[in-house]
Amino acid sequence: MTMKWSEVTPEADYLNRRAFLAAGIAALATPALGLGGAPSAFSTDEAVNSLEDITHYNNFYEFGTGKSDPAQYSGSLKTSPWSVTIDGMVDRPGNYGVEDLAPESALEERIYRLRCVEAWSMVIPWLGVPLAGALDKAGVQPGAKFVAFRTLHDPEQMPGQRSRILDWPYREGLRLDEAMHPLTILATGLYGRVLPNQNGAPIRLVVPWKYGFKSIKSVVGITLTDTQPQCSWQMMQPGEYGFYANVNPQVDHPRWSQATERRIGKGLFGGRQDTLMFNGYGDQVAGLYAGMDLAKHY
Ligand SMILES: Nc1nc2c(c(=O)[nH]1)N[C@H]1C(S)=C(S)[C@@H](COP(=O)(O)O)O[C@H]1N2
Ligand SMILES: [Mo]
Repeated sequence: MTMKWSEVTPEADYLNRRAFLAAGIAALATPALGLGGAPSAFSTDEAVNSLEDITHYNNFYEFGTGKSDPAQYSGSLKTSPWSVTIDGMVDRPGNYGVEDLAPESALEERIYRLRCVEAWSMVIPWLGVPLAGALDKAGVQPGAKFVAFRTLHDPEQMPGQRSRILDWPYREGLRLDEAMHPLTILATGLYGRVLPNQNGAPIRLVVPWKYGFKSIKSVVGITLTDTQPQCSWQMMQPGEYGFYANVNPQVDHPRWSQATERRIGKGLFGGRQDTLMFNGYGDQVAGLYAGMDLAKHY
């Protein structure tokens, strides 16, 4: 009797996948992905969540507000051809193909914690490229201070956009130094495969030290600016969602504590675990915020 991927343990499934990649069968392979290859210094060695959890417990309001809606409805998103417009304060504005921004040969595996502001978390093995390299292709001009991102706006493909729950398109932004930080990636895959639609195909941002809502999915536009960009959640509820949105167990959301989190996949009796400052990435990123009052700049 053959087992489905959803029946094997996530670790076993993942290791099989790595062996598969090492054999060079899948195109989405880099030397670092092979068995025995050095894991990225940026990756956690915590147990990864199952592919089932990662692809069936999602926030992607363009396809509905329920956690299972994105898996159910995102099949209508046409992810190819797809290009990302990079404009604003860059030397080479234009439309960049996903293949240009994140060529398969350049993909790195990054196993990151993802902490949602709703106080649940996961560990996800992404495939992607540093955002810095992608921005370098467009040539960031010296006066640029921020990077604004936007998701596709097309209610035909994204039925959730027919409801006014957010001011579409979904928009997010980073300070330029945050965008250029080596932990910040554009992901085009996970678990060694092409990014599933519900996770933000074909290309999405991943900023692991910030609440999940900063990691904008299905990006079609990136604009370099000298003013702080408008962000969807911040525009809707500025008292609840700040521009920085760094994971911070000391600054509670008005409606829920951020001190602890529920790791998806641990089950009903798995208990809660302490949330770490900057989601555990403080050694790498705390310096970006030196001297800032993080209760004020939440
Ligand atoms: N365009 C878009 N991007 C989005 C969202 C969304 O609703 N629309 N949800 C965000 C939130 S709240 C979280 S927690 C993460 C979830 O990513 P995942 O479903 O891949 O785990 O995506 C973020 N990116
Ligand atoms: Mo979230």
